[in-house]
Amino acid sequence: MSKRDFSDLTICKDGQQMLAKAREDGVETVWDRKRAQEPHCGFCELGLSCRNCAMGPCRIDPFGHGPQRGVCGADAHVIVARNVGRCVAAGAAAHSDHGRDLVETLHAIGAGETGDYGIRDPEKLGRIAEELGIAAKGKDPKALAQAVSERLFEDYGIRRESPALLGRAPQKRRDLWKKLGITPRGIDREIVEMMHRTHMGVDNEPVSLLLHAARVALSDGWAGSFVATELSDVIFGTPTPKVSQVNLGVLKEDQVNILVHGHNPIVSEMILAATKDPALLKAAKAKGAAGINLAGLCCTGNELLMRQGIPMAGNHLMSELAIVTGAVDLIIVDYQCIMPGLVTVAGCYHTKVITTSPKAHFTGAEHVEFTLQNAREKAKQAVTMAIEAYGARNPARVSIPGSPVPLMTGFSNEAILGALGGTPAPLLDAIKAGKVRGAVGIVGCNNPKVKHDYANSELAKELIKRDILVLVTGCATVSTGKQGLLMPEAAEMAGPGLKAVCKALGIPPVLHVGSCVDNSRIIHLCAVLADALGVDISDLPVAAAAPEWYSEKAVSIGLYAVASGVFTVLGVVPPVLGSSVVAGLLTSGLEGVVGATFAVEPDPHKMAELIDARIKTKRLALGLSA
Ligand code: SF4
Ligand code: MSK
Repeated sequence: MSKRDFSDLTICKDGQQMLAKAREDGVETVWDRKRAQEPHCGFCELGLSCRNCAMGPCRIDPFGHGPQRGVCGADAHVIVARNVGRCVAAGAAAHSDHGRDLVETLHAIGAGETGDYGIRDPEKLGRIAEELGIAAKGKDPKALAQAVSERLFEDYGIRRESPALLGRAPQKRRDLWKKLGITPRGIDREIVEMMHRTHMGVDNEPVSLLLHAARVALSDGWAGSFVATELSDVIFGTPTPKVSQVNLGVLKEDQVNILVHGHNPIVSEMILAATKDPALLKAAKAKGAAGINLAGLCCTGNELLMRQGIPMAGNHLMSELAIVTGAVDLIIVDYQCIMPGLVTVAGCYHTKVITTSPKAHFTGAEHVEFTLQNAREKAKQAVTMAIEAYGARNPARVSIPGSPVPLMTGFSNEAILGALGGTPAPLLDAIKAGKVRGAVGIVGCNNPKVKHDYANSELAKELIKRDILVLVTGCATVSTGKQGLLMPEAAEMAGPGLKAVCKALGIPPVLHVGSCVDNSRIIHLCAVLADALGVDISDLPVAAAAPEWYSEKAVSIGLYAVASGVFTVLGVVPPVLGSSVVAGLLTSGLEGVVGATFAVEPDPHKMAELIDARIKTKRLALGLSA
């Protein structure tokens, strides 16, 4: 493969360089494995295969020449809808189970069962307590921690009403969910019910299945993910604006390099603390290293970036390429989006891979299990392993590409409202005046089916040109950050209205608001704006996009956005085209039901046009200029 071919795979120079090095070093990457899988199964791509029972597996012939029903009699529409339902359930489960770990942590803090974790934002804990109807004034934070966690634990079980934080959604939206029978009850309950419904012989009606999928997704967006975001802020601090750096250039040739990968700050925050331990710094120096350098990958990287300003080495598709630098001594993971192939790539170098969660073991990795009682000690053990691995590093195999790009981060809703003087009014005024025509959340992943980082960053550039403010989470943060879009100077690339607003506030036109679970910050902000205008979320000039999505979590995010009234564009076709009923409902039928739909458009420029047209329509309906 020539250098030119590498530029077909990724727009990033650091990525291209490491792809070339991987080739020289004989290392197989995600792109090689994807090629080996091609052509992908056409039945699966259309959503027309089912293996839900042992009478199958079954598949439906999309051309009508072969079987049109599975052994049980399910047709294409039922099979596709059931597959979508299970996909949403898996995505919602991932986010929500992550949230549950934070409730467990808060509870342990309250019960005095952990000395390793504490409460960094007691004020936010108090605010959440009051919101849940728990009197906070004058109460000891530990007692509050217990009361709040017990209330949130209930969200996971067999609740018969609605989750604790659902009251944040506008009343009109909640009324609509109630009318449709999709108000989420318990998080676990909705997920379990979806697994039940999709068992052979239960729910065999595509519309009914999709409505329940929406209910599952809402239990993610307005409960599981919300819990993860809010409690991470309480325990580790609510993010505030700060500047950091991004790309593989954040690795340091003369230091012990540790990468954190996964999603939950429970592990990565402890690793950060251990990298500052004087005894460990001394041990690193004794091995000849100038220091201990910590950087992030994927969403746990986003968590550390938002709160602590720890630099980002890369996103999903950069995780293997980071190891190819030969400079990573240890990669420590928790869960989600960690490719099993990472262990094989690490085996080609001196890099140690440590798993930490009882839920996520990897063959070939070393397992150092973190608990709420031993986390600090285990983090030190992990950093000691990194220092030892540094001693085994082969300098001749080290190549760290490029120099880091600066990026601004830390835009929690509290920080955004703070920058606006504590009220959304200035943002609403800018929207009404047409300076900011609307806002779009670009969320999610990379996918080797899409040129790495191209669609995420190109869409952001195209939108800001049109005076549309962009909010990014997850791996799209790195895509846009590497292009310089997360710095205030990027205002020069924005249209005149947005440029003026950004300059006045000293903010970038693309705001980093967090990790995948932090998409809850975006829907919360939508709710605040809708309430301030006295309208529903579906009336706002807003949209969402997942140009390079790959994960089941992204499907859940997309569906809770749509069910909350936000038009959402996907850059990768989901496996639904085998059913005209399911595809039709998702891309048009839902408009009349929840006031928003999905659209699919791989070209980021055409995607921007679709979004722009939507924003125009919404602005005109609000009586504003287009
Ligand atoms: Fe086949 Fe029906 Fe079993 Fe699916 S549930 S594998 S369609 S028999
Ligand atoms: S890590 S879900 S690849 S954003 Fe959250 Fe990135 Fe997508 Fe994973």
